[in-house]
Amino acid sequence: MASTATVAAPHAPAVHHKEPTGLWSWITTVDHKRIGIMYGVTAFLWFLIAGVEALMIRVQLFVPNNHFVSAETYNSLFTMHALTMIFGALMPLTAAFFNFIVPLQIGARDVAFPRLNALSYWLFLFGSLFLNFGWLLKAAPDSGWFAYAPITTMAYSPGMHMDFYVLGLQVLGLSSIIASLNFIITIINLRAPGMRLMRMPIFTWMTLITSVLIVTAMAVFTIAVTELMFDRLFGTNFFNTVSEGADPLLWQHLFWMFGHPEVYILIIPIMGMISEVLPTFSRKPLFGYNVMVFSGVLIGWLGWGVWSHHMFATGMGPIADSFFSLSTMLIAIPTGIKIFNWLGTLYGGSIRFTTALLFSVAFIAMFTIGGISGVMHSSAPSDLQQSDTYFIVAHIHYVFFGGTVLGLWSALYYWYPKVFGRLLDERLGQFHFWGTLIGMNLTFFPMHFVGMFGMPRRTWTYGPEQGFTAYNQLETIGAFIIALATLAFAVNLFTAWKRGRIAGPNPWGAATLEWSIPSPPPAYNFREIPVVHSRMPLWEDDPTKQGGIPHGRVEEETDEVTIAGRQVAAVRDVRDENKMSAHDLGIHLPPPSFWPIVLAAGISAIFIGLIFRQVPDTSPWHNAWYLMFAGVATTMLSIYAWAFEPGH
Ligand code: HEM
Ligand SMILES: [Cu+2]
Repeated sequence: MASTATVAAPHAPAVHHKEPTGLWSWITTVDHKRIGIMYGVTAFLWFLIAGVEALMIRVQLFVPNNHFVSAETYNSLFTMHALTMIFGALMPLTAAFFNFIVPLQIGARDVAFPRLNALSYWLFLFGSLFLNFGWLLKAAPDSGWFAYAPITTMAYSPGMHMDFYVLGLQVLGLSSIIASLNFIITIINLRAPGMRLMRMPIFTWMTLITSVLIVTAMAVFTIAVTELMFDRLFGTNFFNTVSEGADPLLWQHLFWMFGHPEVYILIIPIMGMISEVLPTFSRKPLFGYNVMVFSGVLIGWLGWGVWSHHMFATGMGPIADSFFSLSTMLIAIPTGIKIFNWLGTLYGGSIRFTTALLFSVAFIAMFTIGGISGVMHSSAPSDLQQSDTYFIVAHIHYVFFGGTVLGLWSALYYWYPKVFGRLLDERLGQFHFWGTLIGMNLTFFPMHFVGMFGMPRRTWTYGPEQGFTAYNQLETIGAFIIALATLAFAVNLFTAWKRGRIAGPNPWGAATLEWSIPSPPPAYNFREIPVVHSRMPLWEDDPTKQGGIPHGRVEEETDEVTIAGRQVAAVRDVRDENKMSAHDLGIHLPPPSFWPIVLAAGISAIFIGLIFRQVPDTSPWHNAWYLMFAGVATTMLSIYAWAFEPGH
């Protein structure tokens, strides 16, 4: 590929100051890119663990009357599978992209509050470990991810199981709220000059909307779990005794007021990701950018008015049922608009079938199936048939797996070269893609039928005469196909990191600012802050033209990467470009700090200590609740030290 270079690289000085790389540099880092990588790696490990839990569920259900695990263990398995997937894997995986990509997309050197960003990560790490600690004490949460009170009050859920839920999720909630406030402020304040709101990359837009949803929804959830914590640990009566004034539906309302926005928290970022992937690989701007932005805002907004569609079976009465039916159906409109716009983006494009594109296209199809089953149970009468059956399990997996997970994998194939400077292997990628697509349909499609035939959710086993066996066996086989494909993916992620093809700044020829700088980006991201004149600064009407972006360049000497004889990427071996450090260039970056990890440890210790308040005197853990006081002291000390830490 021959073309002209628009911007020449400045002369590099002879002496280079290297960026630190040891373990300590990761523990104290405040660099959004490293924090993004830590989020991603941790979340991917949780994804594998939650996946193993799913496989155990599927093994248990492979044959009728199976005793692979006990009923009690089964309860913990499906509860921890959901909690770990949602709070340990999927939300943090989106957070990994918010962290790594958003500051680059808006032309910033970091997020608004780098140390706070590190605090979010450490709280996430400690909170997710804490939530899973119950396994070691044979007391993992076991009442479903929605933890319906009063079933989860002390009277019906004795022991520490649900204490891990109420306390662990408070730590995780704190992490999400802090991170989201940081992103809202970053996106509003740190955009490069000229990047007006309606010039923002669509992924950044969806991050903004999601962050607002997280702050508001998590606030409701925090109130709910705090009340449940008071009921369980301190004998209050929010959910306990109905004759003394507790409301049996209060928890469900509070939970779903959070829970429904939560499902949008898990899908809106993905909508943003695939809205970046599709234009790049169709070589066309996103079809209907404005409409895409506003339908995203509308989905977020309407998402607040539909929570009671999870409660049709509680007998709310015809007025509430009608209202929530109608509002739920309304959400299908902005969602449908997005689907048509994605198709419009592909239509007439010059399409390159990379793994990233395949995952995005599969997302559109699979997510649509999940949306359709959603509309089916938005009608209260039909929901009464479907509620609490495997039909709902089919729905949630078409939206979470067919939606969130496929979209995340697409995003990983797309941005991995930016993060690590190397491409993932496309052949392993194709295997991963087809295995995942076939496996997921084999796993989740039969659930629609078996649900309609009456197989209940959260059931430990079933009888041979019920006619569920063949469906369940298909589902289990499908799950193992997904596992195999995921293994290939893990191998790909790991091997490409050292041996993948060197990518160069912009292997896909994409349009947004993150592709104007080297891969992986240097600590300071942009040598000069770019000035933005359009929505697609590296395209400016024409994919080969690159606007007035200081680092943007049309590649001089590139190698082709082909799939089935067609070129899909243009890579360039530019390993040396990163060598100038912030110090060499006189760019001020926030210094590393260990207070975030200390503060996170202090806050977590408060909650961890609290859980041991109720262990019996005979237990070896019975003095562990003094940990709480140590936590309070550490928290106060580290906030003080943090506040007075010099910024230079
Ligand atoms: C057109 C869009 C959608 C509609 C109309 C819709 C409708 C519904 C309804 C009515 C229920 C309650 C069913 C019941 O429990 O009886 C439900 C459950 C659920 N939906 Fe959706 N939904 C839509 C999209 C989504 C999306 C995008 C996600 C996630 C990314 C999602 C995730 C879930 C989950 C996790 C549940 C089950 C929660 C549980 O009981 O544990 N839905 N949906
Ligand atoms: Cu919902």
